[in-house]
Amino acid sequence: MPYVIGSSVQLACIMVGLPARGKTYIAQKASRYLQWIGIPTRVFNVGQYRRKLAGAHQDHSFFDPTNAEAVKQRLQCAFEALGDMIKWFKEDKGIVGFYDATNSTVARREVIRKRLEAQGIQVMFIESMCDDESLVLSNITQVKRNSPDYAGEVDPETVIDDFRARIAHYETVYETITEDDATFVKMLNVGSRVIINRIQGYLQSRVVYYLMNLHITPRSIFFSRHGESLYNITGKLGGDSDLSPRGLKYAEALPGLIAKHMDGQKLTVWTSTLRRTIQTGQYLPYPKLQWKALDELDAGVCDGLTYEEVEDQYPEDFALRDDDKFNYRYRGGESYRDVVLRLEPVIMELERQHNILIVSHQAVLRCIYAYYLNYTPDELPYIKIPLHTVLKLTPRAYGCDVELYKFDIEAVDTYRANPKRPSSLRRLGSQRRSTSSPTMAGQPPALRRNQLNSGVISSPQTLVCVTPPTEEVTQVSTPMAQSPLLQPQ
Ligand code: ADP
Ligand code: FDP
Ligand code: F6P
Repeated sequence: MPYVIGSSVQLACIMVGLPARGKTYIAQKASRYLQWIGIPTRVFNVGQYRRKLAGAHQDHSFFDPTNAEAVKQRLQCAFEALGDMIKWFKEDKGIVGFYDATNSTVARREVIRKRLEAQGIQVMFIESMCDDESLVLSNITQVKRNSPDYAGEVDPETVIDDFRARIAHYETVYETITEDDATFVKMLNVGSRVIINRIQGYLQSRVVYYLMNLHITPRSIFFSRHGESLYNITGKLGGDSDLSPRGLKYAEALPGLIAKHMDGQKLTVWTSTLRRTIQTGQYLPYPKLQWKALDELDAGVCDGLTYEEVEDQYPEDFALRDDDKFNYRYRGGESYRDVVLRLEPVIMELERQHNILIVSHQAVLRCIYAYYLNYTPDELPYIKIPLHTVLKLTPRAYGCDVELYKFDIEAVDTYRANPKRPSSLRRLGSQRRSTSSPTMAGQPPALRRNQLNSGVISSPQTLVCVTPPTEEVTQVSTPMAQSPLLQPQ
């Protein structure tokens, strides 16, 4: 890990900005990234405390700085959230906490800074400024309209007017960061200009570098495993074998589906350096890039063996892998944890890029998918990414839409369930489900935790339709942590 476990450095990232400037979006994304690389991170959203204390349905007058009673309540929420964050740093040994509120005055920021620094916690302010009125309006109509603050409000104009009045209240007191002795990063119009001040150390520079790579231009990210390989047919792990005849058929069919989705837009194809992914991408008429980092998890001495042979020849290792698949490192090879770390530059580049199709392997795609959908290390190695299936991810405000396109070309199933734990995973073929209720019951624990942290619960919806040449399309709007590939039985 780049982060040294047991490090005493703890970092509080204090968001700063008027409402609808992407603060929650930035905090959640950065938190997801840090968690994915193994750094304990959490977001504390003051809006959520406010909704609990004062109720969700407050109109703009609640945010009027001359409304003394509301100011008192808002301060109480702010300090409760801050107190919880400090408790989390102290008791749960959190490493990076995001304190998500407007923090719009120097006085408020100074109080927060002093309280945190008194506890030995580093403070970094992250300010998002935006003077692009059309972007702010689109943030209000696309995101704030769905906030619990406006639940039940059907008239979009009422929401827009009220939210604009809320922003206007904050504008009367807002002070941009000028505290020269503070550590801060200031982003203007989604990173078109970035100002940094007194950034130091690994954690701070990691966060800043990540933020500098973010963009919000709509795009699609496609994932595909290589077509069925000769090794897949015989159940052998790893290797560098060619595609089977069915795998080649998949390679031939893939361009049709992608072209339909791209409709003339630009796309870049990333493959691994192994033959099976290069052959899968061979008919795709787009620029291609081979990444060594996208090669399959290295099975070391077990490369070329079947699961049965591994169990036979390395019984202890086989059992250890079932005990802790994420951390188990093959002799002379890799663990899932190792793969996550080698994929970190891929993720950084993915954040910078636009439409991308990644043709890679079972373990590698699980790791990348886990980043987008916020899976825990425990869940990650059991995500189902079947052969001859394209996944389309469309990043949204606080999450990702996922669509699965399963081709009608047979392939073996390379998925091995863990016999030591009850399977919480379903086969792709039985994924027709109704998730129209945004209830959190019945979802994996990680989802519940994440949703509570974020303060945002979007309503998942499922659409199922059948379109040639694919056998089945499953489309699911998901909050960050939710996925059609990991479902309770
Ligand atoms: P806030 O927390 O500041 O009230 P949100 O995070 O809820 O705002 O707003 C989410 C929206 O902001 C998303 O639609 C996202 O595309 C957009 N967004 C993300 N980053 C930025 C940014 N740097 N400036 C403006 N809008 C942004
Ligand atoms: P959010 O957008 O996260 O909901 O007005 C925006 C808001 O945050 C309110 O919900 C929340 O009460 C407030 O910001 C918290 O910030 P302040 O304490 O600085 O007002
Ligand atoms: O079987 C296909 C394959 O890509 C192997 O090359 C690789 O070792 C394996 O899947 C990874 O999956 P798991 O971690 O579940 O064994």
